[in-house]
Amino acid sequence: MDSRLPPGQRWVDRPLVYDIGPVPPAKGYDYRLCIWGSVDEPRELDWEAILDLPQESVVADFHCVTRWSVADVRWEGVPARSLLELVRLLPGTLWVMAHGREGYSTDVPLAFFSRSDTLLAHSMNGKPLAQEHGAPLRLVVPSLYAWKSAKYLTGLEFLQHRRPGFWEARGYHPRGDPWREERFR
Ligand SMILES: Nc1nc2c(c(=O)[nH]1)N[C@H]1C(S)=C(S)[C@@H](COP(=O)(O)O)O[C@H]1N2
Ligand SMILES: [Mo]
Repeated sequence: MDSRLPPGQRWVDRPLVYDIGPVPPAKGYDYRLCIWGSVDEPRELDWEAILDLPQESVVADFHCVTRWSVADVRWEGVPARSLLELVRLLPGTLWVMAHGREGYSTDVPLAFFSRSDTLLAHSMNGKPLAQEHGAPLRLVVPSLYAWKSAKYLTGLEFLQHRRPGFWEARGYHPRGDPWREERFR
C-alpha cells in the first residue's frame, strides 16, 4: 500500500470537499457540456448524449496537493479517450482547460487528459456523484493532483498554447504530477 503513496502524502478515509465558492445548485438548469477551442467543430452534448457514449469504471487513488490521499475510489463515466474519438482536435493541440459551472478552471496537459484512466465521471463509489463532489459530471484525472479533477464540469476548451487555470494562476504547478511532487511552480 505504501508504495502507492506519492511522496509527502498520507492516507485518509474519504476525500475532503474543496470548493472555491458556494456549491452550485443541483437543479434548475439543462445540463450541457460544451467543447470548443482547438477542435474542427465546437460541440454541445446534453445529458442523453453523454450517456450514449461508452461508459467505463476506473478504480484509482485520489491525491490532493494539501497532502491527503484516498485509496481505491471507484468512478464511473465516459473515458476521456472516447470523447477524443468524437471531437477532432486540430494539429498542435497540447492542453485542455476544464471549466466548472461556478467559474472554476484548470488546465490539463493533453498527454494526461488522454490517459486511459481519465474519466468524465457521474458516479463515485457506486452512487451518483454527491452534489459537493461535482454533480452531475466531473473530470477525474487520477494521474495528477486532485485540483485538476474539475467538478461541475460544463466545458472542455482545447488549447494549443497553455493558459493557467484558477489555481495555476495562483502559483500551482502547470502539470501537478504527484509522483514528482509538482505542487507549486
Ligand atoms: N469546480 C471545481 N472543481 C474542483 C474544485 C473547485 O473548487 N471547483 N476544487 C478542486 C480541488 S482543490 C480538489 S482537492 C478536488 C476535491 O474534490 P472533492 O471536493 O470531490 O473531494 O476538487 C477539485 N475540483
Ligand atoms: Mo485541492
